[in-house]
Amino acid sequence: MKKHYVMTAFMVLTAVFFLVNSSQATLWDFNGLTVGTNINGVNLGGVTITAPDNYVGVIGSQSFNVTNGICASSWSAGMTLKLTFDSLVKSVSIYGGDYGGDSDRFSMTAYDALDNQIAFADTGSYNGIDPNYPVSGWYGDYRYLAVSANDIKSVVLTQVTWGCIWDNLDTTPVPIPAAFWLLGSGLLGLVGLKKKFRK
Ligand SMILES: [Ca+2]
Ligand SMILES: [Ca+2]
Repeated sequence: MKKHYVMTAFMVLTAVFFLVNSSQATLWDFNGLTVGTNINGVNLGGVTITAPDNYVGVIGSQSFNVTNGICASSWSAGMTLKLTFDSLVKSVSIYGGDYGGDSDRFSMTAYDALDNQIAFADTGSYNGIDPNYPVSGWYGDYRYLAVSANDIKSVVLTQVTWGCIWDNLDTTPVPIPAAFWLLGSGLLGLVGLKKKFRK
């Protein structure tokens, strides 16, 4: 019987660890990527970015921002990038921007695993840095975009007007419900008991 208790305690501790761990946000700043490379379809440790024309560029410090960001193949209006997450997330945020001195607009649409649209964010027309989310060293025009829903599998980023730089992708994973882990540990406990009775 003692073994069973030890096992259950271990499972509960594991569950707590995963719960705490899984609720932490994950940030992709793209700074470790090589400028000028095509990262279309590359899994960047939990997220895979694709474009309709199969080109997702890494853009570097020679542009308006001081750290690497990602960019579609063209600065033209209407270009999109799709970000697909390995695991469901409950929130996604990112900065969209370009050179300063004109009016810009960016949007982000979130989809569930069945490709149903579940959230949408739009900067509206803007120029200059985001007054609510100042980024050190980033000048030009940019805005912070965020969506939240229970089960986001992917988001599509759209450069509504001319412009294309995206940076600092941030997500919060969907926490694994405590009940699921408790049920799992209970089941393992039962397996342990069954083994005990078999002896
Ligand atoms: Ca960056
Ligand atoms: Ca601009």
